[in-house]
Amino acid sequence: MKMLASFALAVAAIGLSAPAAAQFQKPEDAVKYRKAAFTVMGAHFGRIGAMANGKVPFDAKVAADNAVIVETMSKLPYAGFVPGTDKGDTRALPAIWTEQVKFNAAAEKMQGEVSKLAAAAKTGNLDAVKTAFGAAGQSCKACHDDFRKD
Ligand code: ASC
Repeated sequence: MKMLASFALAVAAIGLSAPAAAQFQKPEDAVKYRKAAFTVMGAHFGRIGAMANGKVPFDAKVAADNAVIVETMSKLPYAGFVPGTDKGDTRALPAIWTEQVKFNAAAEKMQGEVSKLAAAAKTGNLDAVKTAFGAAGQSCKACHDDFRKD
């Protein structure tokens, strides 16, 4: 029984770690995946930005719907930063893998800020959206400055 239980635990552990580890057949697939996730995230972040910057009229529902997408997307790219994928069609800097603690902290900072943006958007208050959008944008930029070419 004890052995069966530990076998079941081991299977469960493998199952949990499988999505990130076995998601990509080739390194290029991981690069494509993370770039696609950032592209979608940026598109929806930009729609909120247009409202925050007064380029399009503020629509609370549109802002909230986009912020939910940004929040969801923010969780996805990092599975694509597989070791050895600093080559090819990517602007990822090697520092991502040599300064992993710092990179992960930057990722978590951004995820926290976009969660705050989603919460702000739910209130329907444009000033709250502007503030949260600015902070989220800073967290994007901070990571680009340290971990992305140009
Ligand atoms: C965007 C977008 C980013 C960030 C960044 C903020 O709209 O696509 O990557 O904001 O430019 O500095």
